Amino acid sequence: MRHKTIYGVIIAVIACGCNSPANEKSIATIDTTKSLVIVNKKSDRRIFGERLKLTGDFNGDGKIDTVFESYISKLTGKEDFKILDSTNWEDNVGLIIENKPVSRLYLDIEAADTFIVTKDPQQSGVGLLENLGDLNGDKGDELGYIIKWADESNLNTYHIVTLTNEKKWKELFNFPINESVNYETENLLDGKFILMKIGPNKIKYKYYSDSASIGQGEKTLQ
Ligand SMILES: [Ca+2]
Ligand SMILES: [Ca+2]
Repeated sequence: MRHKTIYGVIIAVIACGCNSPANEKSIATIDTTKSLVIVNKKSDRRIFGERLKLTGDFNGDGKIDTVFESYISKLTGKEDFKILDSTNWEDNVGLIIENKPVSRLYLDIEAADTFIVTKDPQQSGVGLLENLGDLNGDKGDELGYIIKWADESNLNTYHIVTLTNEKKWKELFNFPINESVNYETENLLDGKFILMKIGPNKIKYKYYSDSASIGQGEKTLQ
């Protein structure tokens, strides 16, 4: 009888030729969504996760600005892991809540306010960040965002914010969405957009209604 031998995948450990401690065991993992390289201890179930960033002219001065996501723990005040137990969903949610995360957005514009997106502890940062162009006619681009809640629900809220002359972020409007249903092609405007400008200070948008269906609304932004 023939025996088959299955060879496992050989993982090549590339040791740097310098003086790395021989007993230091670590695994380099690559977040497949982004090329973020994380070096964790073997038993570590945490994943640092990505931080979003977005460019646009948010203060309308003609120069491109960048907005950066920040996800810190209120306990330490430092950037922290977005996933604290990648092997157990419930434990992960519990650990996130205990970690007291705060999601923020900051800008590379001098003296601009850091925007506190949320201090609600059951969240894993900003789930979507997009430049909506100038919707209210003040020359600056508006920002759209969604929070990534650490829950099993697809219900969420789409927020539109603008940077005021005082360099503070101010919400212009928000509407309810369903993270999966709203982003199906047939439910988007022109098959692409959750909202679009239709006139001076005016948008139309697709929202998720109380009757669990997609509705279309119009809004004049103040
Ligand atoms: Ca600018
Ligand atoms: Ca604007």
